[in-house]
Amino acid sequence: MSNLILHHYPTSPFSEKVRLIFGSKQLAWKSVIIPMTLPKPDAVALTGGYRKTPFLQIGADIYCDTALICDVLEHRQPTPTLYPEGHKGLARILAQWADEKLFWAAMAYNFSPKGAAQMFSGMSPGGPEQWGPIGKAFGEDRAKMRVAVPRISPGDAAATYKSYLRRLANMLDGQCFLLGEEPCIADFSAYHPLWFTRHCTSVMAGVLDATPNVLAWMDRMAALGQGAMEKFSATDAIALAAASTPVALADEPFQDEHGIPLGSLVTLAGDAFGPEPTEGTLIAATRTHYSLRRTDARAGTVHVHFPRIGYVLKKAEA
Ligand SMILES: N[C@@H](CCC(=O)N[C@@H](CS)C(=O)NCC(=O)O)C(=O)O
Repeated sequence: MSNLILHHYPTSPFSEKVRLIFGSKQLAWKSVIIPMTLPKPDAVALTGGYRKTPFLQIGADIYCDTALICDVLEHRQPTPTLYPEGHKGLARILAQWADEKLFWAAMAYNFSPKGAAQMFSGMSPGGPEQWGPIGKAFGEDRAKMRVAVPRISPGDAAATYKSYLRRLANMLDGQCFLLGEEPCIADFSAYHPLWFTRHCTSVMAGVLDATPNVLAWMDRMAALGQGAMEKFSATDAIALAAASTPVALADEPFQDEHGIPLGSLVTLAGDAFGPEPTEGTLIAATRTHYSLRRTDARAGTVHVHFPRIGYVLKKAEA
């Protein structure tokens, strides 16, 4: 039985990125469905404040952000690799572009009035105020998360998204995946915003027709599948964390960039999207990630891990 637990919800693009990596690496996993908007008491019992989707749980270790989750899955199952030899830097930089620039242009396009109305179906096109209670609550929830994500108008989003799709089409000219004949991290990151267009706001999916080789690549990506999934409950996931001991930290050097010693009470929060902080004791700050220890009334003592890139480390206010 697998001990990989993904906390996610079906229409989350970043979750689709991880679900397909489970497929590519043929991993078994447990699925816990979390709410799309706050409040998320069960998720926060595990993360300590982080509320973005998805996060990965392995016993009493919680991994936030898909960039870190991908590293954990690569370590667990190195083949097929997400980071091909000779293209490691390029693959990660392309993935970062896709998770940020492509994602926000695509989502602004997807949530153009027609797409948003479909997503919150039965509701009329118009601004969030006309989507009805679910759409309105969703719009307000996401607005509070946008610390430094520029708003893109539907017109600008359409123009940008179309240009990005043409660039992806250029990359796929003569090869099956973005950097060669096998999918890598760049493919998984570029796929998920387009997957949302195609499956969650299908009334907007005509935009993909201008780039048929992108559509064919999307079919190849979807064919990777989602691995072997088994349903699990949030209550059981929290109980499992409480009954588990976090794994011993790898012996990696402490890289101090902030003048904050290990053992300090700190907060970590998203720098551009999702400012909800997680507070805990800093127990590791390696080249690539931070680890915090925190104790929760329901989940017990957990280690919560974050990537360095995209997260703001601060000393907690006394
Ligand atoms: N950089 C993060 C981005 C995750 C993200 O923005 N996820 C969206 C859903 S796909 C989200 O958290 N939305 C708010 C929520 O689910 O509460 C990652 O790679 O995991």
